[in-house]
Amino acid sequence: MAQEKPSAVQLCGFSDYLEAELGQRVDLFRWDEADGAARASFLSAAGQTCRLVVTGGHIGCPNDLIDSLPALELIAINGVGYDKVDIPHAASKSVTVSNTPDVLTDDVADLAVGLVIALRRGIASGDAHVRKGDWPQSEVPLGRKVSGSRFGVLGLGRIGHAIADRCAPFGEVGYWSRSQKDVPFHYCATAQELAHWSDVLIVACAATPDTEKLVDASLLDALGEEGVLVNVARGSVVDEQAVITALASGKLAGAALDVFEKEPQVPEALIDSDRTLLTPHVGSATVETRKAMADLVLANVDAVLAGNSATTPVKL
Ligand code: 8YV
Repeated sequence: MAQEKPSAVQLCGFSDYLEAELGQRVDLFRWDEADGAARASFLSAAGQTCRLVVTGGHIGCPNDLIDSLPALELIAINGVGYDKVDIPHAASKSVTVSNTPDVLTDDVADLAVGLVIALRRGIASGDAHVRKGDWPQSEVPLGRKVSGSRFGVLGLGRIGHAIADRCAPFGEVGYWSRSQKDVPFHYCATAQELAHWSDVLIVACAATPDTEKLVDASLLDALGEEGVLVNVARGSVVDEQAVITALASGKLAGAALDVFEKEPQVPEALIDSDRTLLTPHVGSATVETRKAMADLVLANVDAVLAGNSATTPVKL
């Protein structure tokens, strides 16, 4: 008799590849697509034996779901950010949380640099101008020079470091981090100091209670009216309303944002502003990287299903 596959809860959509590979290993229940009755019937049928939750970094896993799965062993996140999972709570229930570090670092850093150049040089608005057939009638406004700028990186973890390395050929690089690191970049002891120093402030820190709304009105004031903000980290690190106010009153020259406070909702004021460049959380969204992330999710799932430790567990 064929052995029954273990059941797993899936909290968001994944690539066809990841869903197919997971489907070979486990019986997936699409929690995010189920209504209350379907969830209740899943919990009564498989809740006591379900060993896995698979989710996205932007989705996480609510504590009440962790609590209703007493046999849960692993929450496998298809992403590096684990801010949407209560790690101490998971640990208190002996649940391991895994993420996908390293494999997406290059992509997120590449996007950050792309956003800086696109925002400063008006690449998206120039493209729209050509497509609308406006070129014969009018010229686009001049952009601003990228080379020679001071680039401030807020948070010098793996991704922040990769961004700093990419910015170095363009100009001076500064950073703020909890501690000074052995790197050839200008260290600022506070985020405020970094904002004051920077022409371009790139947010790359993890979302934690300490970094919530770290980029607030006073930090934007320090960045100044010629300054621009780029966020490839998490929406929660930036006070979105403060950005909207600063842009509207001319106190901030521009903002390029890949992440938002209430994704996928983006405030109208950001959409309407001609000082913004907006992308739909695509930091890791390349074919190559999503495949590598999927493989890391699968490695974690395989390890735990085989009774071994997860490959890339999040440390408490
Ligand atoms: C993904 C991310 O968009 O890695 C992260 O933390 O936010 C992104 O790479 C997301 O996790 C995809 O599930």
